[in-house]
Amino acid sequence: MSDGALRKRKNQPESKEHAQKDSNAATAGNKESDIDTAAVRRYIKVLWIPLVLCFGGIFYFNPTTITDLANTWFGLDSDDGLSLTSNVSGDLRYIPDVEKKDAVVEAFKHAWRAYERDAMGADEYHAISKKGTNLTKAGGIGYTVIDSIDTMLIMGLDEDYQRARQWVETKLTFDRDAIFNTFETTIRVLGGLLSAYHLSGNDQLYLDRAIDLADRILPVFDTESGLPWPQVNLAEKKGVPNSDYRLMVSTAEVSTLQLEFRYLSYLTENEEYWEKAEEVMRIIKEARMPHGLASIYMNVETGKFVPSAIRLGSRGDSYYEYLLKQYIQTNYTEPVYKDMYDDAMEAVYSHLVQQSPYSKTIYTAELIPERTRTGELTWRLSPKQDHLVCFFGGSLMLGATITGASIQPVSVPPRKKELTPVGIRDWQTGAALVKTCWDTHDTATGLSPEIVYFRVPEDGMDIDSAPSDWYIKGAQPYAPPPYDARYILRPETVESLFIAFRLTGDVKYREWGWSIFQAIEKHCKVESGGYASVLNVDDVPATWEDKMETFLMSETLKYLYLLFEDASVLSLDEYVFNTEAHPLPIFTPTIRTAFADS
Ligand code: DMJ
Repeated sequence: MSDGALRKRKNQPESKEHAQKDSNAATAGNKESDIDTAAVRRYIKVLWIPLVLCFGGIFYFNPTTITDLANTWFGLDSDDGLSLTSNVSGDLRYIPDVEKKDAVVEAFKHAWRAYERDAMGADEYHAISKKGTNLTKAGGIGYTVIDSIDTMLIMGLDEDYQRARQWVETKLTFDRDAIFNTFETTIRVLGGLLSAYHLSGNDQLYLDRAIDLADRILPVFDTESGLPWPQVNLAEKKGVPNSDYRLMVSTAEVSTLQLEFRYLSYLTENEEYWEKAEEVMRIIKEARMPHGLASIYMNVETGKFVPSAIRLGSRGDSYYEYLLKQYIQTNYTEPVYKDMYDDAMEAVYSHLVQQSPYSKTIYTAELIPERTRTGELTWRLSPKQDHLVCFFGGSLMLGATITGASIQPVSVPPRKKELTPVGIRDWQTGAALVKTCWDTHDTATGLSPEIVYFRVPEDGMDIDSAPSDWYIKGAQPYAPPPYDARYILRPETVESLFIAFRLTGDVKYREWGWSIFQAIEKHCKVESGGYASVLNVDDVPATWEDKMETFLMSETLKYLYLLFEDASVLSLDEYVFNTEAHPLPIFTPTIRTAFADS
């Protein structure tokens, strides 16, 4: 009801005729009204007890009722500051941007067809020299082909897809007597095959190849602790330790095999895949350090964390990503993963999430272990953020709508009252981190560097050496660029933009994604075909490194395409993306997690 209607009712009767009628009625009804008043008083005396009990019950079981009612009654029911969105008009998620989507498809064709022309079947591609190379001397394992297949299916590139399928059918073999990285082979090749199987409408070819590969990888779990060896000889079907530090395994690598092995177990009903992958999670839960954070290395013999850096970047990143995604993949039926995720997020907030002192930018820092002279372990906070961390903004926003939601499903964008206080925290921080990652594209090329440092009062930097709140360490004019200054076609920022757009419908995420896509087109595109990495994001014209990472076609261009696609395509309610952007369907498992209460 409008204010106008409310005011009108209060002032009635307004006409003289109405006023006369009301006055007569009032005189005639005086006595009756005295009796009524006494009766009402009696009723109130009796009724207040059940009323108090009733309201007390409501507030006890749903404490947010008070704030909800207050918000509604006092006009405070606003999402300002929660969604951090301002450009939402209608549900834009369901309006594809055909022109931009097509431009991304053209970019994919430019990359794929150059690879197919110069290096079909090779694991990696070098667009400038027009050459392919394999990961080992023993021959390729379909690293690039298999990583790209589901993107072709999603983009509707049927002819390219048929040729890629033909290659898998006739040329692919995993019988390679050489050492491959367990994690990379799982996320790119096993994940790619499983996604191709599902998206192709269950083409048995991909499932057969996936089983063959998984059975070759499976022996890596035969270690004293159950944590997998970081490498595998695919022909010998044998786990291989790290050559430099025999007993060390990366936390992210051991905990980023679970979506793939679980889905394969679900498809084949072979429980061994499930149990081996799940055992890793039990070991990690048991090894929990007092602060709840995870160091980037574990000991494969003891199953314990080894004092080493703590970060959301390299070797730490997808541990946090897969905690949430395991809960999503199992259709929210395994609370143990929610608990582990919530626990890890509390720790991340207590120790890693920081705000820059000047423009109050939110970022995540790293903790570096150090020993005092007496041998005591201390932790130093380093304001360093890898580009890899940029997955985390979108991941936090997604988590807020799942583990941080008080109802399901939440609105788009979620309303404050649909989220728990923890959900609000994660949503706001996630959106702020997406913005931070976008800000790091403020470079000469419009591409973001591999690593940035944020200014802290103790760094002694003046405004000339670091005009904004972040800088590329070691970058000097006219000097060779540091490693941190490169852009290697990474997907993490556009991955977060895709998730943020799906969860908000805010057009700014599409605008940022389009700007990044244009920067890739301008500075990374090799005219004769394919793309190259850029050695210094602040150098124009860009100098290149002759490498087109496989994740350009599996992740970066896929997420960009989906950013401009209708949200019903690979809906986040039905799919979970593995860390290499291979979509896998969410399913309700028949196996229950055995270590839930350990
Ligand atoms: C990808 O291979 C995966 O996303 C992995 O989790 C980490 N990084 C690269 C892309 O940057």
